[in-house]
Amino acid sequence: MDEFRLFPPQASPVAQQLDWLFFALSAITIFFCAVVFLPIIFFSVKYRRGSQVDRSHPRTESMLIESGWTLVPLLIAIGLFSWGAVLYFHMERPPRDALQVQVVGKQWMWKLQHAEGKREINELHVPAGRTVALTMTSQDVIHSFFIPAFRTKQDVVPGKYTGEWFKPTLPGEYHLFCAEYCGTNHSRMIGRVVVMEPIDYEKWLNTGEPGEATALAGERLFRDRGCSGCHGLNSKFHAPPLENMYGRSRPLATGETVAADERYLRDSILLPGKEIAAGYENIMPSYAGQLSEEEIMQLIAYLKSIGGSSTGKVGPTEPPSSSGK
Ligand code: HEC
Ligand SMILES: [Cu+2]
Repeated sequence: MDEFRLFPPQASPVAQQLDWLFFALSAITIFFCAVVFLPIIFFSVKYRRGSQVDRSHPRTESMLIESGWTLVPLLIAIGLFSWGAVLYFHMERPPRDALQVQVVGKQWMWKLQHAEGKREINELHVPAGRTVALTMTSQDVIHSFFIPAFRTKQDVVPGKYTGEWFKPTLPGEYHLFCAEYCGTNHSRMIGRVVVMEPIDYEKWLNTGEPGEATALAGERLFRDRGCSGCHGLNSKFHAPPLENMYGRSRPLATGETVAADERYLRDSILLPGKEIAAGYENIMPSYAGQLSEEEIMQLIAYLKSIGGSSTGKVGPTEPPSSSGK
């Protein structure tokens, strides 16, 4: 981790694939630079003032050359675009069986919590060979979660969730950076990612202070903050039951339907008047300013755990799923 190197280690499959694209792009760029600049140098020497050369400049026309230097670069550009697009879509869609980790950025540290409850600061321990999906938000300004060894970087934005995933293959320690200037101590907002053998990871999970699993913490909040008083079974209020809703489409009072993804759940808690569930009154109080980002994430983890399709998807790109469990 400390020796100087031009490229960070390739510690995930995506890192290798992205590097190939980068190398190809660089090679093509260097090739065309050479094709343009070498003749410039050659001709400026050959036709310099005073040199004895033929300057008659006869007219030549060639359809082949004209169409060639239009079509070949076009095809190369389309090829690079498709290559990049395929990779981009791959990176935007986390695999289903991912381990879930919640990340909250703040000036100037990363607070992380594993689904099993274990908390970390500026450190992320993960098992090799498993896909890890992060759901991230910030409690103050925009940060960016950057792990060069995995070639993944994603903005972490207050007020919304973004996601990032990777599949570490190589046990070791890697850099974690904040890659968005976020104030005076931005440069100190650094940490490390520790990729462990799966057995060591299991051991690590069970050492130290056992945390409360995020879904359990959410269940407790759901009771303590009065959610269950309205959404529970014996409530005297008319409020929608929240079992089996995650990942499905929900009808709204306006006649539209929305996907009940993390974005929707978050907004339902903080801005309940924004999207009113069809058939219900807008009586739910806003919890904005009363719950920390961690608590909101725990509530959402609980709502996910009580049913719906647990797709393991992260972030706002989550597609609606009507298939259920
Ligand atoms: C005063 C009663 C009341 C309390 C307390 C309350 N809610 Fe609600 N909630 C409602 C009502 C009524 C709706 C339906 C109208 C709407 O969408 O605003 C609703 C809607 C929702 C929805 C959207 C459901 C859907 O069907 O689309 C979610 C999610 C939700 N609440 C979560 C919570 C959470 C989490 C808490 C606690 C932090 C909470 N609620 C506290 C009454 C309440
Ligand atoms: Cu930052």
